Amino acid sequence: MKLYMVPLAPNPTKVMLYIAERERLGVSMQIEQIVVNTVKGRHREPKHLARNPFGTVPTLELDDGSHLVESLAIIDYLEDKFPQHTLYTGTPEDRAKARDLERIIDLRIGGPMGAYGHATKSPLGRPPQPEKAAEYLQAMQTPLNYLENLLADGRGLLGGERVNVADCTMQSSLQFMRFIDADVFAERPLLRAWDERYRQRPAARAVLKW
Ligand SMILES: N[C@@H](CCC(=O)N[C@@H](CS)C(=O)NCC(=O)O)C(=O)O
Repeated sequence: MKLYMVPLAPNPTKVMLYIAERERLGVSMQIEQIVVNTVKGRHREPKHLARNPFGTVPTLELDDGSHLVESLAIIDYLEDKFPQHTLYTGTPEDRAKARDLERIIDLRIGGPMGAYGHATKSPLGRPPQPEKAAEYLQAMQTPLNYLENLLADGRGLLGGERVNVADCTMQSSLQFMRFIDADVFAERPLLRAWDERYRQRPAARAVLKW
């Protein structure tokens, strides 16, 4: 399999962190990672559009030559394809809560963070939009408080003591915030401490560039 990706972008980083976490649990997926340089516009060129007509990364090429183009579908596929040491474990309720948390982070934090990054200091050269940026910053406050409250029970990671896809999703958006020099934690010491803890993990050290 081949994963078409680019290091800084949140959605590819989420999948790269996920793969790195599984590999450190002893799962060998043998996925070749190939950079599509989005800054140079390579994701809009015919070669990549033939893989993914939406021109986005990540894109996973399966062994039969077909493609998956949604980061969470790629992760779900890899959970099914390599059923040893999966990140989703436990009862149906445990698994549902883990998925719920990942969706909260991706939709309510990752979305506004990505938009905030592009509205302030876009690596893709999009023009600054200060008013929109303020709206995106405001939109992420309630979900950030939600995470701060979750961490108040002393858990080591966002979903508990085991690494969760939610950790990968959150950290992939935070890397983008670090790249644009934005500190979004404000008075949230537990989230800040989780961030420092997560970044010490071997998977994070292998994948994160910022
Ligand atoms: N829903 C998709 C979103 C993919 C996406 O928008 N990726 C961004 C990078 S984080 C991208 O390729 N942006 C380039 C563009 O839209 O021009 C997923 O979860 O994979």
